[in-house]
Amino acid sequence: MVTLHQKVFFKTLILNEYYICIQMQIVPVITYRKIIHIDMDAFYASVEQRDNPEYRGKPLVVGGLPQERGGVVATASYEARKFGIRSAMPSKQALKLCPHALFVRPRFDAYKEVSRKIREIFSRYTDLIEPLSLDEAYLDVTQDKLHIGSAIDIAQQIKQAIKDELQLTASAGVSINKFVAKIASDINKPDGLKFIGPSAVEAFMETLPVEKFHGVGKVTAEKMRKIGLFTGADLKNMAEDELIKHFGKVGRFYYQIVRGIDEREVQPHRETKSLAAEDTFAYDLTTLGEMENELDKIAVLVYNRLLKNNLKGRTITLKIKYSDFKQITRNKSFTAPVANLETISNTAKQLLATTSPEDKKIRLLGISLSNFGEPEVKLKGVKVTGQLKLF
Ligand code: DCP
Ligand code: MG
Repeated sequence: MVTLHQKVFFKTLILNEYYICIQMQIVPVITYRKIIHIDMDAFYASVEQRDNPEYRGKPLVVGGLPQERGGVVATASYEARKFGIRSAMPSKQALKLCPHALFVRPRFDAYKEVSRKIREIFSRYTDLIEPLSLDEAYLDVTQDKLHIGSAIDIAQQIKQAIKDELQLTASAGVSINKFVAKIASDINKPDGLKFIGPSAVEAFMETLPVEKFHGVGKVTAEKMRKIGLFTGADLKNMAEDELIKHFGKVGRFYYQIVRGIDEREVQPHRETKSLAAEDTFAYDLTTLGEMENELDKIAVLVYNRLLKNNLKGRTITLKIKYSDFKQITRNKSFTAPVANLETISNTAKQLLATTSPEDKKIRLLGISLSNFGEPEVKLKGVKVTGQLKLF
């Protein structure tokens, strides 16, 4: 949050060696928060290359194996990315792009251990840490524990500690709010550090392509381009009520963020309670075919988020917003945790079928997974806490 301190300035005049106060002004001085976003580079692949020297310098894919049905890439080493291999791509396709790539299955315990250690490093500087997934977190270092003061120095020290103690690299974004810090950490990857200071934030936001804005999916980006909105500068030229008219509530967020305003606090101890993806359509959907098509796409987004967070959920919720903005949700719970793309999209479609969808005009569809709590599994009378693994 931007805080205003009041500072008193005296305009003075030297007259016969006497200082005479001739005018007193009250000038607001703005102080900014210092936010760091840290994101590990090619996280799972880097841990594998660290622990297995024979993988170093090679195109390495971590995820499902190409010979497995439905195997997908969790991540790829930077060497493998040169061939076009990306997260969430089918492993079969990755093999076609780079036939000599090495494929390994993920070792979540190793990644969780690294994640625990990087959080310990962060906690030397601040307790305001908000992890977003195993490999990324926001830190608020406005008041740091070691009184270093400079957020850039803190980011550098954290990167160095990760290198020295864990033999891994991380990229950092430093700015005055979460939104800009997160975008900044991606700019000089890998092993990058990007600072976007208070006076540079607005200019930075103006040049940002609309698809980089939080919550802007392909359809919204397309809708924006159709009405001549390509960058932050174009969004900035629009009045707030105009943005709200076009994009609903999120229009207010766009209005603020292009002006460098994002007051979301860094929230320590925030647990992931649900993971969701949704889309507002360029035009209202009226046929079942279109709705099911969109649900398939949204299911892929939720599925990717589950993979990224190494989570499985037991409840699948479908959200529907109609053209009159009336909203309903329907959900289904499973006894066993789900992290399977087919189950997610099929369940969403079944839930949709219970709502007589063809009589209505739908402007938004969303799917979320929740109920992540590690289930207790009883084995022959012994209580075991289940590990939520994906592969
Ligand atoms: N992940 C996954 N499935 C996805 C995306 C990510 O399993 N669809 C996992 C593997 C990644 C980790 O989450 O290593 C972190 O995700 P990032 O998006 O931060 O990607 P990387 O750390 O791998 O690469 P980058 O250097 O781009 O951050
Ligand atoms: Mg990463």
